[in-house]
Amino acid sequence: MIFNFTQALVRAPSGSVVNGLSSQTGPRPSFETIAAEHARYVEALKAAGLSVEILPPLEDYPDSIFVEDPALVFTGAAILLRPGAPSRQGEAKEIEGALRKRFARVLALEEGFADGGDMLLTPAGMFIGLSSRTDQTGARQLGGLLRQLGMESRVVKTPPGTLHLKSDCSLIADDHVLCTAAMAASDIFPGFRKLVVPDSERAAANALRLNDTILVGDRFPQTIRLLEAEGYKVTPVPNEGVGRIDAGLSCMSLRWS
Ligand code: CIR
Repeated sequence: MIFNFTQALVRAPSGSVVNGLSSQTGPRPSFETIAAEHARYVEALKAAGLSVEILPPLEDYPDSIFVEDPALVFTGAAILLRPGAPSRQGEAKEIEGALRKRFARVLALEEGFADGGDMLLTPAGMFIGLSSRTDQTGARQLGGLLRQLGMESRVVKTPPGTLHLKSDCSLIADDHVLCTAAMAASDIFPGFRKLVVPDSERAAANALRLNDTILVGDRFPQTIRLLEAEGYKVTPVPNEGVGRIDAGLSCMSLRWS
């Protein structure tokens, strides 16, 4: 159920994406690299069976390609969030119209901050990660909004040094989490089996299960082998450029059925 998706919403990168927020010390990605990766990502979503709608680029918001952060979507309902980075706070307003067109019910967070990258949906409910982007007030309010939609949630701590909860973990089956060693040690996921990515491939922990396949960065061969050895079908996609601005694969789409 959790992995059954038919629709996705993405936003085309703007020229300003090269100025996206980043904690990395290396060079910034070029626009061409990000645009090419985004196009491959859209192709992978389509190949996984999703119908993809592409929103226009927003020059004023360098990180607006990461549509997962300003909203959460479910079948028939969406929640507008309040992104925690000052430069991203206007992104919720920018995506609101597109959500109202597609979802009968749109709820909105009214206080505190919460980024979609900190929200991991599992059959045991939504894990809400406290981070430098998601605070206690936002987490508490979001818990209330999720309850209105009939969903349980649990507030957890994102390990220090991790941007978002999902930077370090992904749900790959109902009871199976792909995660970094730090996340595996944190005891956030009692009752879940854990597949730990090698330390040299930490960023591979942000993968994206869509229907019967898992999108994984193509620069992570060991993680791909681990997943295949567990019987998963893997779709490698290029994501080195977006990695330079702290992004992975879940962040570039909103998905629902
Ligand atoms: C940011 O720092 O907000 C962006 N440069 C990266 C956001 C990645 N979002 C995500 O993983 N959900």
